[in-house]
Amino acid sequence: MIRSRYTGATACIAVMLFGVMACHRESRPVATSFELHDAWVRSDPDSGSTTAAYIRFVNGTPDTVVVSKFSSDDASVVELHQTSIDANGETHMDKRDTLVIAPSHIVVMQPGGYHLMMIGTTHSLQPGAMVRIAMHLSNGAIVSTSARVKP
Ligand SMILES: [Cu+2]
Repeated sequence: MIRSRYTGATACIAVMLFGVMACHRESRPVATSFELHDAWVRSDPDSGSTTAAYIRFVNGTPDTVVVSKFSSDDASVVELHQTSIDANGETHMDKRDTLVIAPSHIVVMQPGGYHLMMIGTTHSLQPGAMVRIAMHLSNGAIVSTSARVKP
């Protein structure tokens, strides 16, 4: 394992590949694992609609992590999108197949950049509620995080 320069605040990660649920508070000064931080979902009062979710990915491992699929019990489909601005200044939202996080790198999802589209929400998402989002990695592992619903 290499040590990255990144510091972590709070991490809550469940690695289900081994049937283990782990949730811990990050207190180490460096990240040496693949971590998901600060996940949140924009609130949406209407069931069956579409909203956006954001996660910060910290890859403290020496390996590239590839997320090949996203899912949630709270939405029919979860798509990875990237917002970009073209030469004419117009904003585009493009679907991406995979999210690649290089070794010792952080990928921050945020409005205007990478985000998850929660399509077909199964119920109303009120501020303060928690939504579970699963990341299906290319190595077969499934990692999930709890995302807080925010206004
Ligand atoms: Cu989108």
